[in-house]
Amino acid sequence: MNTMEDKATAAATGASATERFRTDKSGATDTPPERVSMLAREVLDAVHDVIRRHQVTYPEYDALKAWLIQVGADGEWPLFLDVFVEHVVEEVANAAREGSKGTIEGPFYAPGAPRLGADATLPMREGEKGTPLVFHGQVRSVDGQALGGATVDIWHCDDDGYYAQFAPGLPEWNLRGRITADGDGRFWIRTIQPAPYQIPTDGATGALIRAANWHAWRPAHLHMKVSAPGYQVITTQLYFPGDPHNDDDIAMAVKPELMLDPRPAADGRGADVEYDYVLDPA
Ligand code: MBD
Ligand code: FE
Repeated sequence: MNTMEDKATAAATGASATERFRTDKSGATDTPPERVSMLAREVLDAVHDVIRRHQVTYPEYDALKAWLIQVGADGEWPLFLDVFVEHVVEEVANAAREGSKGTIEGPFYAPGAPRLGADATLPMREGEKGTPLVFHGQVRSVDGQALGGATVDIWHCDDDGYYAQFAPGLPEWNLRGRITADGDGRFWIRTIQPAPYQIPTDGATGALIRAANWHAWRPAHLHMKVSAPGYQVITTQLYFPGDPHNDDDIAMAVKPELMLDPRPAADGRGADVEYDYVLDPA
């Protein structure tokens, strides 16, 4: 990946995210024509309504067309949709769950990360920049049973806000790993604290953000998918208190239940944080 250019440009990041989506999620669907018709009709009706209410002009219509073309050219449909739309899809999908809160997956998950034991250090470069973080917890079922052997598939950006496989120059699995919990469902993950993330500003999504005078920030976050046989996988994120963007995440994916409570580490180096997961039966 990142064959296009040797820099973390929107086009290179977008091409990687688009390629990843095509590989992992075919997009094929058996949605019946009646439902396609209803959804397409109502989306178009909503667009027509906005045009009438705001008296949209031909120059504005052409600006929209040019922008939509550029989102595709930059490969930024995964980024744009995950930032501005996915949070509502997740809300609908997980409304009935009793266990841990989910939130959006975003465009930067890569399946097949290295498998690690219950007391794990994520793959990282020698002298990886950033505040050391020990993240530990337990995976249980909604009825309180410890889920021995559960999997915590975790990924996060580095101290500069870059995700391995979506920015050039990073080892393939940097700050990504699949941890197998011990017999009591417990895990320990040694890593560094991720930096706040600014979505690429040099592509079409960045152009919209600038044109609208919005900001491009997501608060610092850890991503994970937590699973165990017989239980629903939960895709979620965890956040750090005090981040200036916890209250105005551009992706609207922060929930109070997902806020960590880090403590200074016992050895005085970095932070120690505990978070337990609760899985719903499949
Ligand atoms: C991210 O890191 C992210 O988590 C989301 C949802 C969108 C863009 C970048
Ligand atoms: Fe992210």
